[in-house]
Amino acid sequence: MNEFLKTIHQAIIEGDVTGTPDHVQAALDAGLGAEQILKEGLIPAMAEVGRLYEEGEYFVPEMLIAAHSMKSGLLLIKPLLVGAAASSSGTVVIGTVKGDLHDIGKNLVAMMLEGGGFQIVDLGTDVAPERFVTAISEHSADIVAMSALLTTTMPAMRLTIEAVEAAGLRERVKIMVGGAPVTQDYANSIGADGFAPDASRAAQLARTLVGAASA
Ligand code: B1M
Repeated sequence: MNEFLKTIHQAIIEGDVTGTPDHVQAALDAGLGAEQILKEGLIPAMAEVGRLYEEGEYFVPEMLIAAHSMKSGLLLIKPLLVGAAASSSGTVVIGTVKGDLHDIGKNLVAMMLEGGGFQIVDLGTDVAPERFVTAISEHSADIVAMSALLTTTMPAMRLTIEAVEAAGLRERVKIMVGGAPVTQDYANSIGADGFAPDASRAAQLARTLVGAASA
């Protein structure tokens, strides 16, 4: 691994909230691209934090401080990832489902969608089905994007789709889902319109869904 990426990786694992942006800036100054920093530095570091947690070396506070470090690095590369979208592709209501507080992946997906020209209505984390429903109506959403990181919160995706159906809005919106434990099979089983395994593919999927919606 490149020295700059190694330093970023280490800073996140150590929860160096103030040092991480400095290391990210140094990598950018050295000519590394924002996407390379994200995919080869920041994301693998969070995977390592997850591994350390699973092995009982890290506990929730260490995961939390690592997440803060990751977010401090992301702030710096966000403008480079998002860029300047020329026209609007549609409106996406996005959130992490009820009971789930993980937002880094959801934020990345929101950034990539914004970069793809979508207007983003970010409902945050722990979003109840009825809040998704209200936001679809209020913002005339084209797409609802749900993220879940816990196996225990995945069922909230199905409950949200049921709530959208019960409100009579299902024909008006496309629904996409994602997050580490979510799979294409799971998306099919709950009646979602699409699944993406990562943020770049989420942006591609959203464009396809909107194209299909207006066809
Ligand atoms: Co949590 N946590 N956590 N955690 N945490 C995981 C998810 C876990 C896998 C760790 C582990 O055991 N190895 C485990 C879940 C096990 C399971 O259910 N299978 C776990 C657990 C158990 C918990 C708690 C229950 C711990 C506890 O309290 N005992 C607790 C739950 C709290 C709650 O939500 N109610 C908890 C808490 C936390 C923190 C708050 C401390 C913190 C989150 C801080 C924050 O997000 N602001 C945290 C963290 C940081 C993690 C890990 C270490 C990292 C998650 C992350 O940010 N990854 C995680 C371990 C891991 O993932 N290996 C873990 C980086 C991010 C870029 O990836 O979110 O997967 P990800 O997003 C990707 C794709 O999944 C995809 O695109 C993104 C970018 O490519 N994607 C989508 C995501 N959403 C999408 C939506 C789409 C499409 C693609 O379309 C709509």
